[in-house]
Amino acid sequence: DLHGFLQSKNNHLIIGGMFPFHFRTILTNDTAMDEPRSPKCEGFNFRSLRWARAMMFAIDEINKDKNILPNITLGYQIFDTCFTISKSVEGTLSFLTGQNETHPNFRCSAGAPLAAVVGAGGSALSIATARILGLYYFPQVGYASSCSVLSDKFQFPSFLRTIPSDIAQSKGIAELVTYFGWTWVGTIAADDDYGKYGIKLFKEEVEKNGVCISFSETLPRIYSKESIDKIVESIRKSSANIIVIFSSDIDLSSLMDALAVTNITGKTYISSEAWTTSALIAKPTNYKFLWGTIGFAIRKAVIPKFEEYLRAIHPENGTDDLVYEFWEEAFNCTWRTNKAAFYTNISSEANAAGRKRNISPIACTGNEKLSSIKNTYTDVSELRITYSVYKSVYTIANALHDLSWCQDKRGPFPNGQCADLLTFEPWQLMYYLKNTKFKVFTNESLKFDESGDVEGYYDILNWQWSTNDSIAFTKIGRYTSTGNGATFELRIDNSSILWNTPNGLPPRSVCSESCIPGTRKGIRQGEPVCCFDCIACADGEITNETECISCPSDFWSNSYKNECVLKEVEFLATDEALGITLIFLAVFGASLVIAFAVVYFMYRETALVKANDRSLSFVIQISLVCTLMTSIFFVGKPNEWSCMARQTTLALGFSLCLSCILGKTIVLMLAKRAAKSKVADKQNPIIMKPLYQKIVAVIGLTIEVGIVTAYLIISPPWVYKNMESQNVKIILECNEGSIEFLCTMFGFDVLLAILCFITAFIARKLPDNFNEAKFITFGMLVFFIVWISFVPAYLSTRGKFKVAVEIFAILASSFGLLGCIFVPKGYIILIKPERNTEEIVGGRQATNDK
Ligand code: TCR
Repeated sequence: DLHGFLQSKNNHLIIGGMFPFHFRTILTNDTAMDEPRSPKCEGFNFRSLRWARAMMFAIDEINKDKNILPNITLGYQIFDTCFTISKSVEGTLSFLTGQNETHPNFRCSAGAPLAAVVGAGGSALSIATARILGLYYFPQVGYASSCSVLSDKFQFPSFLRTIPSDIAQSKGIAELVTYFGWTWVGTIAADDDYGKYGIKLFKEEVEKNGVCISFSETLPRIYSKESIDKIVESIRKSSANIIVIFSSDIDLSSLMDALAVTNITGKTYISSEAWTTSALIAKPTNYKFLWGTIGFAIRKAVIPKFEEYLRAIHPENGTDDLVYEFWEEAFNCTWRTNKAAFYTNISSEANAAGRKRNISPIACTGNEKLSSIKNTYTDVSELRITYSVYKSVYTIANALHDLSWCQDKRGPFPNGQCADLLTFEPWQLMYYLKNTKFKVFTNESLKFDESGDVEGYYDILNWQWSTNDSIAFTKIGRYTSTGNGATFELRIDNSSILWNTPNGLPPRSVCSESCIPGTRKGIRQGEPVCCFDCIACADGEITNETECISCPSDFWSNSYKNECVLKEVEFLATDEALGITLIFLAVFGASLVIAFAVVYFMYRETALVKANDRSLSFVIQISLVCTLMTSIFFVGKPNEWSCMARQTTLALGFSLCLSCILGKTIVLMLAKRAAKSKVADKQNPIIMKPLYQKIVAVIGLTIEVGIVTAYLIISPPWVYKNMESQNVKIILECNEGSIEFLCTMFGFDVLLAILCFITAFIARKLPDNFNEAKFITFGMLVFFIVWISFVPAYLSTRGKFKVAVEIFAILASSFGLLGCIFVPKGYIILIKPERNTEEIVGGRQATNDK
């Protein structure tokens, strides 16, 4: 009661075949109350009828060919697998048992011995049948079973195939994905060995290259709306634009039908070999979202005379049930004869199973013309699996031929035995199959490796939607073995690809765009590594793709954070406005002091100049020039010498100046005391001795020189690259060496200044016409104010401005002293000379110089 079964008559040897003439078996709600019956099938598969016809055609050719197996006629016996394991196993058992017995009896099947089996289509089916056939070492040649596990000869010792193993295809798809830089892909696998192993291998390969899988779905084995909807949702929700589908066209068609009614576009599908050129998928309703698909396909051939052979099919030429069914399906008519009685049965069973099958009211006449319709069966544009079937038959025929040519005593079996063409054991043919080597008419040479596999070769096709509303499968590249079997090469002609994207450019499929320089990848918790955030690097760091690394100490990152650049060196330069201004002010001040000195010199004999030690006045002027000029040491790039000179010359200048002033004020103070105690001026010995004033000045200077010398010897200042206070810049500054010394040095100046102030303050009310002490008090006040305000200003500035603040203080204090001590005297000397007389200035002071 096996239906869908083609058989030839009167042959010497039979080759078995298994093809999925139907898509599925009809589910019946079996109760365990009846004898189990083989299920019926539904959904006619035109494509596999073409495959089966290719097998018959090849056998025909071989029978006619005098060069291969002369005097032997081969026959065939073909079962329908209905694309299910149970039917395939059933067919296998029929092969082995000669239909009705439980022990192997393949010698008698179909009247002639069975040589080998071609089939059984999909991998899942072949795996099931190969396990049984393997028990007897019965040769099986697969034409479409590409799953990688079938290479395992421990499990499937008698299995060979003319389709390359999926290992190559999965690798190829992985390479294709990497080639276009897609790192975010979705995968869909059929729920069988083909889909699951194919996707598994693909994932393994692709993950090596850092590609991440966005979603991974499995197509349901038996149609279920919920599962399909779930997959559609996954596709819609995912941001992956590339979807790799490993499935046979039959399993995939329901998903594609569901996708066709959604508005999901912009996805590019990568198809595995099984659906790349399938008319079941490439149909007009699917074009709008499926065009642009890139697929792998096995080798293609144009088989001469095959089309005529296909077209010669007619129910009247043979009595096969299948041909009747084919006719009904192709022409949408019904045979009214009882020849097709089985078919009506199926229909009623289909109805029982709750499915609608329209039985056409039009009667088939037999005069329908195949040429008038467009049918997958007669479409010979993409003969790929068909060609594989053809090669399978030739493989068996060639092995049989080799077997028949065995010379006695030189045979491969023990004692040089040969096998007999009509009575050989299956394992004997297996030996010849494994070792056969031949060329097909296309010039392709065929041989099998230890695993029974052929060399991998794939065309890469692009679905191009052409103007006349059809899809063209355009070859855009290939994936071929480079010779030693393990390595492959991907070649793609980018320019010939039509992409299903708005701009026609290759689609992008990444979870997160790669981070721009200056940012680094930040992991998102719980998401694949391809999805990340870009986090900006901190200042002073740059990126090398994944991590931020900090620049070396003299370097700093540029604003884009992609390069380390030398830090800018900062100091108060002589060529910038601030530096120039300060130098100018210093020079101006110094010239002013010198101008006063000149005036003093010119009027050196006048009372005012002579009053209170003329020479000390000159020394004060010199020291003021010195202090003013020290500011020049502060400007410009600090070096060892300028660092040492800076503070020390300043301190020395001030100490000289202040000790001279002190010399003066002490005298004034004593004079005041004297005036108070009413002692006659002339009787005061101290006032009379100008030498003492000079001694005070010299002592002051000597002490300061001592401190400075010790400072310079013990811990002199040095140039320091300050990198801490500012990141972007190196501040070139002078490190003062020992702070203690610095403080002592200036502390001494302060001490002198305080003494000056006190003495001058005491003497300020000296009844004089020209009260020098009053002016000195003022001058010292200015000096204090300047230097007291200097401290907070200095501490709160950074970098080169720190230096500027100090210069400013130097200038201000010097100008202050200049203004308070020399300007009033100069005013009288130059503008009010009438007051510059001994009487007015005061004879007492004037006598000091004597
Ligand atoms: N290998 C698949 C089945 C299959 C197929 C096909 C089915 C292949 N190519 C073309 C229909 C049409 C490749 C398997 O299961 O191994």
